[in-house]
Amino acid sequence: MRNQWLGMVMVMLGLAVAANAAMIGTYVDADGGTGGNTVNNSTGDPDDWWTTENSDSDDLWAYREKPAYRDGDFYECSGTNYEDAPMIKTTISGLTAGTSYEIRVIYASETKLTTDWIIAAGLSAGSLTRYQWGDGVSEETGVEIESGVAEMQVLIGTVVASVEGTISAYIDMPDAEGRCDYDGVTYLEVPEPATMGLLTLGGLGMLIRRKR
Ligand SMILES: [Ca+2]
Ligand SMILES: [Ca+2]
Ligand SMILES: [Ca+2]
Ligand SMILES: [Ca+2]
Repeated sequence: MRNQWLGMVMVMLGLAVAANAAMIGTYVDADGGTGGNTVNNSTGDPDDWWTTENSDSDDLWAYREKPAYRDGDFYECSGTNYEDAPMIKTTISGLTAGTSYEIRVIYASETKLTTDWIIAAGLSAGSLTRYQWGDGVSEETGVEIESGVAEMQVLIGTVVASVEGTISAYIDMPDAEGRCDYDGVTYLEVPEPATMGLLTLGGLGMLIRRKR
């Protein structure tokens, strides 16, 4: 019994350490195009919001390839010319209907802050929040995209999966000078209250055991 508790504590410590410098949850790459999971939020079109042209004034997201990004690709828009690319929606599917998940957005941000690398994201199209490196809520995953550019994760909220087993995240570029590099999202199932209760009881049991 003692060894089982020890094992459990080791696992929990391991998770706590891992959470400090690693991606939290299961990654889902954002992809446009037919069969992808990301569409223009206004039109629902999988293709009308992006191009392979890397222009900072076409009001479109640029699809770019670079090995350091997840699945080797990402979508970028630039605020240098205040381009206004469409708000996009990435839908995670295959989740358990009625179960709560923490949703995080994965993006890139410069850590020297000589340029603003920012993203606006949220779980409802009507309320997006602006995020960037050093904002106090975004965390580095430990992956370096390039010198001075870190892969970032930020918790945008906790939400219950729909009856279809889906959750959508909304992404846009804030109206500011800078750029936005969007890679994808992660999901992490939130333990149900019953499970949390058992964990707490387990912890109490351990304390009592130690006092004896
Ligand atoms: Ca563009
Ligand atoms: Ca991809
Ligand atoms: Ca990607
Ligand atoms: Ca926009």
